[in-house]
Amino acid sequence: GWDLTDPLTLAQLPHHQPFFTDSAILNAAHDVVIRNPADLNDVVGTVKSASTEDVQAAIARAVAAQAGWTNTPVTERAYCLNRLADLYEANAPQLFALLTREAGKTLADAVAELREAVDFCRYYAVQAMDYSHAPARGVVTCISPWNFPLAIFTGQIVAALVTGNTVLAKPAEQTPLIAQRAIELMHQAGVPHDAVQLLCGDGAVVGAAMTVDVRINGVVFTGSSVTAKLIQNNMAKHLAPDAMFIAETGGLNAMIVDSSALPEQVVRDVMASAFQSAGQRCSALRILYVQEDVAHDVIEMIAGAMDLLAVGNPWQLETDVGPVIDLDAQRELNEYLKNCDIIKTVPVPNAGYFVAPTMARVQGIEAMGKEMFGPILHVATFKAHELEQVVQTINNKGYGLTLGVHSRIESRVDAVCAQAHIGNIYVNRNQIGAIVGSQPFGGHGLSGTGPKAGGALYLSKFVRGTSNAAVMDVTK
Ligand code: TXE
Repeated sequence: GWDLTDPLTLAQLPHHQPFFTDSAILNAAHDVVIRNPADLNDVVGTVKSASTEDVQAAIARAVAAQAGWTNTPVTERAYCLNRLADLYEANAPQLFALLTREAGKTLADAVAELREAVDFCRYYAVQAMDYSHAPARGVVTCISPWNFPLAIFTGQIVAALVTGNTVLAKPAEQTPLIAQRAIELMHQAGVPHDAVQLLCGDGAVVGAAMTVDVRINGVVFTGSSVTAKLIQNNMAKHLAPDAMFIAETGGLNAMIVDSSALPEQVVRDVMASAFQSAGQRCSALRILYVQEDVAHDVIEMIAGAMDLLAVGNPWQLETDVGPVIDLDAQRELNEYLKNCDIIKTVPVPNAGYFVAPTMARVQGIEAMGKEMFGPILHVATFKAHELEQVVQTINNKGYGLTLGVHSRIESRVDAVCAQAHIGNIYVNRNQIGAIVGSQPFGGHGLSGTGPKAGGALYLSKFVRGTSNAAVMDVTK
């Protein structure tokens, strides 16, 4: 493990810019410049966008590589995943630096993310043995977001690879460099160059081109619900009817706290769930429903805890909250905050894309619009007899990703869990996403198709002969 309080580990971390000086990363011919969202003077690197012709050529190479990779014994493909996990660990300091500088991750978040990427590799390597005789789908497109640019990126790709598919990967516009490094390590781990290819660039151009070609046999997507729907429509028009589609999208996640809950525990879990990663997790807590009789105390305690939040350079060990991903995100969140009924906010640095962690009063989830992807916690209150109504309102909103429940009354917890139509429910603990193997992650309705990543059924979608019924329910 990487103990960041250990001076030896710290000494290994590469210190400040220029981190990349080689021409592959800082290349004047490249059209996209990536800057550190916490420090805009820090140029992390440059990348070249693919053209639609590049996509066509890559698809042809992936098709040509298909037979060779599928016929590679599953044990060898699984070895590649294990070697990749080893390489991620061996390159940890560099990957931490990239996660911090390109995606604005705090060091603690970077460590957790690398851990998750490694876990995906090792878990799917074992799971793959159950599919050793199942035919691969063919060429699979993997489209990933910027908020977990290593873990989600890796999880999608290695699931497709280990089941014998060849892969075209499209990282988010904001985080191509970490993707580039991950792909290099995949090749170093033994995956043939044409079996996994990276195509950087604009989602609407490069990403779209990767979902409208009949030679593509499946698409795995994590990102916004709107894009998921777009891709699903594109696929229906252009791909074979049996093409596979897995989508993992947003949420509008609630936590319910009743008057029997332990306030200290509630506050600790609210802080982690709402503000960790600057709230840029699909699992993040957006609206806290707290029972009226304890609301005053709980809100006071959260406000007190917010005073202790260290917002700033994510590379500093003491930082709790780093920047949001880019200028668009910062503007959208700050614009949104103008119309919020603010209870508490904390100061942030002027330079860099920081958004103030904020607690705001709201009537209920029905009064909220789309998911706001940042460090904003909404608070609503409810009376004891309204609990069932609260859960119903959350269900009606149509997202079904995560829900927190804090209560010491077991029958009440059971009732909420039974009523809630939610993919992942967290009882008396923080709702911060997935644990590969033990806590598979995924939602219902507007939140995605399933099956859950990091769970026993995930790989089954990547081979032929399994049900392909999942369709995003975006009618709500
Ligand atoms: O997502 P997009 P964005 C949510 C969150 C956030 C919002 C927008 O609410 O504020 O989505 O984020 C590629 N065909 N989440 O704009 O646009 C794109 O290049 C094919 C939730 O980053 O969905 C990127 O690689 N691909 C979330 C990927 O899709 C296309 C994580 C995601 O981009 C495409 C991130 C197209 N037409 C954002 N258009 C979570 N679940 O954690 C874009 N892309």
